[in-house]
Amino acid sequence: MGMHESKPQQQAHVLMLGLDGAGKTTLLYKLKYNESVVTVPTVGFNVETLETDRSSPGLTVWDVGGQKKMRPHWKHHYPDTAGLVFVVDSWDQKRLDEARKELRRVLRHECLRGVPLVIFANKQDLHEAMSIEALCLTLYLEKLCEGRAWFVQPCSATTGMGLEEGFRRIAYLMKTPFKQTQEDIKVKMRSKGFSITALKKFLLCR
Ligand SMILES: Nc1nc2c(ncn2[C@@H]2O[C@H](COP(=O)(O)OP(=O)(O)O)[C@@H](O)[C@H]2O)c(=O)[nH]1
Ligand SMILES: [Mg+2]
Repeated sequence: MGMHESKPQQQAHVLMLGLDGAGKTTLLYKLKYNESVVTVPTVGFNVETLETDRSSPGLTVWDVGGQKKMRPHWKHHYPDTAGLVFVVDSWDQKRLDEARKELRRVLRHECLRGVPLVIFANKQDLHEAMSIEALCLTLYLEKLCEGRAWFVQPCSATTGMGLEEGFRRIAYLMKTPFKQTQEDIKVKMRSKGFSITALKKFLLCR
């Protein structure tokens, strides 16, 4: 995935959002060219095509600027969106509440109802990055994402860890009926022993 020219006949739009500085542009270019680019704040958008497996359409990924003044423009991209990616800086705990509010606003939009979502918990290479479990709780993801297929992918846009997996996941969620994805995720959580109740107890007891 990511290294080839896309199949021209079939493309699905994936919209990549998140606060400024979350790592969207770094992530896109690492995935597409395996290059670590020096980024400047994105004004407007970057767009790249990625190839997935043969049974899925190629992905056209829109990386839209995340600065406050750019966020009102996000909605212009919603009508074409088949899959949503939201990138979070897992290290910058001070901005998590801002990220949660923006994600909530995005997910409430009528045009994005039921659109599958992958949250990239980025910057996991940093020592003090928040764990996936803590992020799920802090962002109230279970509640925010009710009614759609969703997944949290730990990643690092600088090392490349987790990027392909995350885009494979969005491609999978886009082509799989919602009910089936719920079952798959439940099975996966059970096999990993992941329990939100146990996790809450653990965090509350600290
Ligand atoms: N340590 C670390 N830094 C990252 C990572 N991803 C992005 N960055 C840095 O975070 C800053 C913002 O990245 P950028 O891609 O411009 O964010 P964007 O505003 O969401 O497009 C840059 O200095 C990147 O080098 C990551 O996974 N780990
Ligand atoms: Mg950018």
